[in-house]
Amino acid sequence: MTKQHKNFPQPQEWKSSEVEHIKINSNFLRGTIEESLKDSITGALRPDDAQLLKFHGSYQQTDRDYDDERKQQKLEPLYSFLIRVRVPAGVTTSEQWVALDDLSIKYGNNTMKLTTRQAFQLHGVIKSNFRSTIQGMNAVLLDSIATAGDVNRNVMSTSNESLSPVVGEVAEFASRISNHLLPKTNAYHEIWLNKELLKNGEVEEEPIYGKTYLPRKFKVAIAVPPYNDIDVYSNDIGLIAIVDKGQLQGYNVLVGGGLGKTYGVQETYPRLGDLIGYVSKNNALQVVEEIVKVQRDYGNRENRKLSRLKYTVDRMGVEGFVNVLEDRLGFELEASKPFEFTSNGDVFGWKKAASGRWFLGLYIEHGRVKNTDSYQLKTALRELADLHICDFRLTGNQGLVLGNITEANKVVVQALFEKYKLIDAAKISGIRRHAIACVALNTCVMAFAESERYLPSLVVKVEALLDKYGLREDEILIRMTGCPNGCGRPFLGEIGLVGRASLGASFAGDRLNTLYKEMLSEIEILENLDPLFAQYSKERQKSEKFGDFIVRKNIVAPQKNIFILK
Ligand code: SRM
Ligand code: SF4
Repeated sequence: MTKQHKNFPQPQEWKSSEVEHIKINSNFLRGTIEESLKDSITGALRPDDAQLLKFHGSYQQTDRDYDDERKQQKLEPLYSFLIRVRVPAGVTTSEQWVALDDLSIKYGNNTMKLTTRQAFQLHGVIKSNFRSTIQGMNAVLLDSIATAGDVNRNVMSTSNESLSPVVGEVAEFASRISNHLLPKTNAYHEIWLNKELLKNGEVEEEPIYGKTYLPRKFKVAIAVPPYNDIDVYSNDIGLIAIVDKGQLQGYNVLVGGGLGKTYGVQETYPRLGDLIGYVSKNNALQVVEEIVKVQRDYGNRENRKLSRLKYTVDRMGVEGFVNVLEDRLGFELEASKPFEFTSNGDVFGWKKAASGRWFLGLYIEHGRVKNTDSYQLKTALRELADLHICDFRLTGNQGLVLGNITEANKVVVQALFEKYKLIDAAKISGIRRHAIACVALNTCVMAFAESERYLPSLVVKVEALLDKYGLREDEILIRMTGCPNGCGRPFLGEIGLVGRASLGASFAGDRLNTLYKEMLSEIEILENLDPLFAQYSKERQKSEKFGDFIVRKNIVAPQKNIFILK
């Protein structure tokens, strides 16, 4: 069929949103960040620079616990910056861990946050320490380029090599995608690393993005079945590794996943990626790049609430999107290959990889690496990093895997684990093991409720209910966020809490949950869960997961599973 006869959408003309103007006038993401940094009158950057700063991997924030008090005292808010470190596939060395730990002590709030996208966040860095922090990261070959902003973000992939012999190769590909899609501007190096300015006459170009970059943030993740531990369906591009006889062959390709929605704006919604076909591993990078470019050319540049790839795909129609993509590629995607996911949480405990090295999946409550009076987690991990006997791999669920450990060093790691009485995931409840909470208060500017600081105490109460019905060991996905942006992927929780309670997502992460009840207090959450757990314990089928049970019993109407084009 020729182009004329196919459903072949054309790009639209958009009226540019304010952010589009900021990008185009920024001289490839420089803006006046340099001047903003020099201004010692305020702890903040100029508004346009704060917007551009995201492309450099940082968000301007205030300590929201003190906002009201400061306002009453007629003081400006306590400004500081979150710096997000790029870690494709979540893999870092001991040396890098040591450096970040030092930076968090010297310039941050003495915590490190392991995010739901396998990145590190340092919170609480003030303006005058910004450059030193980035330079400290650079000294150990880490950067924060493009961990935020309208570009491709940290690329995720399963990081626990004991799960499959292809994890290493897939992680390398994640790193290749991340590097390939980095903005090419020299701005980051000039501003933060005091690198040479471009000489007069030297022309800067963004061959993939162009001057206005993408219409909105963009996310890529790769899963290695049967583990969907990076929630592949919630990404703009999801790749599912297809393995035959232990060899990586290529990837099934998903497009148009994304979870954010805005309450009150009907046109916004969470969406799972559509399966559009299969590509061999040799052609996969080209497919990724072309999907990015279709979004660059077709995405909504007028209304940022509707500019993610998921809305572009729905506007063009999946078939129309794929027609444009294949036309640009010059070849067609093959029919997708069979695969099966069985879980989307982390795998904990010791496991040996095909290489003979050991990997230890550790439980880190909501990804916050910190010390408390009774639990010296940060000190323990620092002591381990100082030994340089393992690498540190962040998971997509705010967890950590200690990796590449020799037989001899396994004993050393285990001894340290015991010395600091680190939590053994096997000894905590199934629901706690997989609970995810986004950061929310006190740093997130978007939060209208607690999440990370509250979920642990709620889980204690939910555990008491589960105990009543003998369900303590059952792995149930509970996820909470402080707003509907979806950073803790709550719409993929078997129990999702975002002010409202939603139920019935699948344990494998391929079905969204459905709104169950709105505006529940803690007591109401528990009162609602109690009879559901009772019923589940009595009436579930063999190995039936909680989310599937809720749907089978028509407690909520099921969301449709993913759409398969070919
Ligand atoms: Fe997120 C914005 C934290 C993963 C959807 N997210 C934010 C900001 C930066 C708030 C802001 O714009 O000022 C939050 C900073 C809070 C803080 O103080 O740290 C924030 N998001 C996070 C992290 C740290 C949550 C965590 O507890 O781990 C995660 C960092 C990931 C990373 O390393 O890059 C994080 N955010 C996600 C995810 C999950 C994922 O990617 O797997 C989502 C849902 C998937 C998606 O993108 O659709 C997500 N964050 C959003 C959105 C909604 C986007 C949308 O399409 O509507 C926003 C708001 C926005 O972009 O306007 C947002
Ligand atoms: Fe902030 Fe909302 Fe994301 Fe939570 S879900 S970190 S409250 S933007």
